Amino acid sequence: MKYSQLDPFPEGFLWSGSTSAYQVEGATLEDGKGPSVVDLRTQFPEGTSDYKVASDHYHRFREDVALFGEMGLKAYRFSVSWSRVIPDGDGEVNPQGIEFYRNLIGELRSKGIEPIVTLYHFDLPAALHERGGWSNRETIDAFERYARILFEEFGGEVKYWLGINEQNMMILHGDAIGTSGEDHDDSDPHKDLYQQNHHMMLAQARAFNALHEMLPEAKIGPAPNIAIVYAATSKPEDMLAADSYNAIRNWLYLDMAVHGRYNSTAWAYLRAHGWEPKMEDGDLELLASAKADYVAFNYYSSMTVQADHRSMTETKSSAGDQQLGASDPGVQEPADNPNLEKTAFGWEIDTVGFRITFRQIWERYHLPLLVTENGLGAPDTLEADGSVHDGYRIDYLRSHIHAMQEAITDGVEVMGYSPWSAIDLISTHSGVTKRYGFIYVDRDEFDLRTLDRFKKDSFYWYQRVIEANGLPD
Ligand code: BGP
Repeated sequence: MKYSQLDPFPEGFLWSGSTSAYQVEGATLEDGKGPSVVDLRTQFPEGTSDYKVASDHYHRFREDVALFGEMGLKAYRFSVSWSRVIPDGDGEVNPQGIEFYRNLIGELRSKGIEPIVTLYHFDLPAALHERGGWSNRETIDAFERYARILFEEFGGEVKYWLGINEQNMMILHGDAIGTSGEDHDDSDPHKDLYQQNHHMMLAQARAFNALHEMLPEAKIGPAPNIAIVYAATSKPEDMLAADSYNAIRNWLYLDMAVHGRYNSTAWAYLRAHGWEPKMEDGDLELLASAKADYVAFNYYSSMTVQADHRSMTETKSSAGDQQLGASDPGVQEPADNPNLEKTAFGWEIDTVGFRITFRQIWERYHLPLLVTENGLGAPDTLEADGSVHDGYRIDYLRSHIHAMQEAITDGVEVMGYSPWSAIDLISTHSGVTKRYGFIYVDRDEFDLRTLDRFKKDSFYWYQRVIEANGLPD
């Protein structure tokens, strides 16, 4: 469907930008913060740095928020570091952690920027990880307590909340992202992973219910990574593979967060492997009782698969990263999509897939949609005069915003767009070389240089988009 005219973006559309605590803050063990599972990492892909200083946002947040204000952001999506607020995950609250986020939220509000707060973005407190992490049901209680503390402390100032960032990627690609810990047992990790998945779903359900009980005016939703899955050919078995992988990668997570039930195809896949989680009395009732107010999702690319003809009992090979898929015996294997270009880091670029993803999510759930991540990772160059010419990022964002407007014209209710990332930060596994921000941070992998901030060309361009409430002519 190619329209001659597109509907405008709604009034009050949340033009935003995203970050996550461990990737931007630094100060990993400062002012009482406890370590998280990310700080336990000792191995990083060659040539990439750790997260100790990151973008030093912890010390420079006032300067950063001033730049967000200058860019015109209507909202800013960030995550709270659980172990900054509760250093060991379920014990004493760290007043300096609370103070940091109170100051950050106050600073945002003073610039008219709506905070959108993610409860948990990959950085489980190390102390909980050492006690079994998400395999241990006690982590569910710890998460609910942590969420209630945030609602209590910040509920007056924060209306929009997100539960767990990319739970699906922690289950499918935890090794690449660095959330599974380096000490896990590799013999058959999947059974345990799907047990963890079940516990995370229960934890998120408890947080949804707690928010609705404590702050009836506030809103919360899940934030998985959704990549619509195409079949490599029109062969029915390839179509079936795409349908199965859509269920395993995407719908399992959203069906649970919205409808409070396991997706049937994904459940059949778990049963066939003997990976179905152990449940306790009341689990299914709790899951069914929790309601999402909107669906937030991160979108970088579509995915293409073909049928895998082995038996499902053969051992699964290890996965690639978030957007590179994995071959799954008896289900699917990833295929290149020859119709798509790739970023410098090998991720396919698919704006039409973005529109299809909107339509599919909307038709399945009929809840307002909030894009919590979308963007282009690239190695930018800081020129001698302080400029950064990132026209490739502008092209990526422009074409995705256009596709989003087409989806709005298709009838999809979209409430906001929060590209990754508001400012340069450290990627999950490609260091700072893979930059996403509108604002350049002067550092490289191992040389921290000045850490000064510079506005990229995309900064000025996004400023005009926000001013125009849509793509400028
Ligand atoms: C998502 C994560 C983010 C982010 C982004 C880009 O999976 O939610 O934390 O980093 O992808 O990925 P990467 O950093 O691997 O390029």
